[in-house]
Amino acid sequence: MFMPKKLIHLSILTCLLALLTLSTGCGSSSSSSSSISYTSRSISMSLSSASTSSLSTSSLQTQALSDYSWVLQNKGSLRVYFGDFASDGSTSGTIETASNSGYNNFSGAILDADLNVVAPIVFSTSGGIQTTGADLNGDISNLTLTLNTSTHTATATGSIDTDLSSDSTSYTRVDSSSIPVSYGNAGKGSAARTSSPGSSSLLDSDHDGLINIFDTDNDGNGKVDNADATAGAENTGFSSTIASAILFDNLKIDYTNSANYTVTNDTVLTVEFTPYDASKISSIIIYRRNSHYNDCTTTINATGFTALETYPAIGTTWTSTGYKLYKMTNLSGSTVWTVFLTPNNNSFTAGDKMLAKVTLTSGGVEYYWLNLNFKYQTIVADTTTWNHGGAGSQSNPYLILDTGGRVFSWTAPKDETGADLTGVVYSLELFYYNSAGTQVGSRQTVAVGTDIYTSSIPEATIDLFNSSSAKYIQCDLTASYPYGDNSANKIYFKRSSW
Ligand SMILES: [Ca+2]
Ligand SMILES: [Ca+2]
Ligand SMILES: [Ca+2]
Ligand SMILES: [Ca+2]
Repeated sequence: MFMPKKLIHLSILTCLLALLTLSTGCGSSSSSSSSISYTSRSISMSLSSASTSSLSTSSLQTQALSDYSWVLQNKGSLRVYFGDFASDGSTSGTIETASNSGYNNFSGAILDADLNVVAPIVFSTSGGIQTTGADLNGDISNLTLTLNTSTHTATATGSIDTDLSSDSTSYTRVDSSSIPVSYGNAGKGSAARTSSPGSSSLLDSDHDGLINIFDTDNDGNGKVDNADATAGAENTGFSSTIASAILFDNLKIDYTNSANYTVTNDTVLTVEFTPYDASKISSIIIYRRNSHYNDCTTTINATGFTALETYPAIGTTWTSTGYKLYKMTNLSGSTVWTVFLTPNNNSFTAGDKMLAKVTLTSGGVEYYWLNLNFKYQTIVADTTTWNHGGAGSQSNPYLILDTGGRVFSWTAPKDETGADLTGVVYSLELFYYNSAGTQVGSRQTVAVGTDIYTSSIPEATIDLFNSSSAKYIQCDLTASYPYGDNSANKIYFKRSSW
């Protein structure tokens, strides 16, 4: 399922960070030309298992050493380097340092063939503290990473004392079995939470053992990263090419189907890349992915998106497209590369990753990691009292009184663990229709707020398009994060006299 082994795939960037400043600053900013001078460092490492027997009796039993890959991220540049291990556990590659503060500091992880993090790389252990950062001061020729599949740590030994010095500001919290607290919960489980996160400048901000690009909740406060406005830029911070890259999940259901929808068939997974300059992008594909995404088929592109290249028919297997993303303009007129997917399974889950390959028109190639932070296991559930008739469907809307506003109430959508999603922004989106079922007037939005479960639509809003012969209203109970990843429950209602 993996691409050819022994190849080393590095996130080779064609531009220096100085250009990032220019491209985001939109102008010629004096820019003091703080171009950063990188030094290439060759690294050669070998992976070994602490215990062959534990490998063969654990859930990792199907893993050969060649199924694992390594990831190292530079704390200063945020550049990400990765490679595969050969069947004998060896690997080599080149990573980069610079003299700027933090630019010789790395944290990393070992991933399995499904791109799941099996262990952070631990550079030293002292007094129960597992240090997960290190300063690189030269080439590394003989680093051994010993993977302990009981404690889910990969401990580095070898030239650690000469060319690599551990950095105690980066460490992972561990549980009573010495397992990093993020293991098995994608970094957002109760064990991974913290009320005292570390510095946001750390690659593993909340010391749970997962670097931010793989952590679903960077600050450990229990709210997924999607609730943070910068989430789309989290994996692109090093890039002068891509402003935002995000993988998210939508589940929008008609109220009348709210008892019989399935996550498997009704979820829409969305991948969206927003470049700084679309003319620099040749193509974007998902180069590797968790096998839960292998069942995906393409589904219709979202409302308001216009394809700029041929978009596949609904139901096309994504694999047959080469896991391609498509150039489109989005609602706000930006050019993006995106794809809308039906998962065709309910096994996909938080932490499932994709690795995207961006090919530039210059011929250069860049890689970006994407992490699914949560999935909607349920939609927003309506708990409004409807006692004047109707069924909530388009053909038989709920009836309401002929005067007055209307109070709605609901409960939160649940995530893949069955927990209520929090940090969610709710709104009521209203669409008005005439008796022929044609939309009249303009969409109205009643803003509700974050984690608030009731709201009312004012009388005047309900009656806003009476003069346009509005005969019923579609009300979407919408729960969303900043990126359009939302759950909606579409309910139809009308005044009794309409
Ligand atoms: Ca976390
Ligand atoms: Ca973390
Ligand atoms: Ca994250
Ligand atoms: Ca959070």
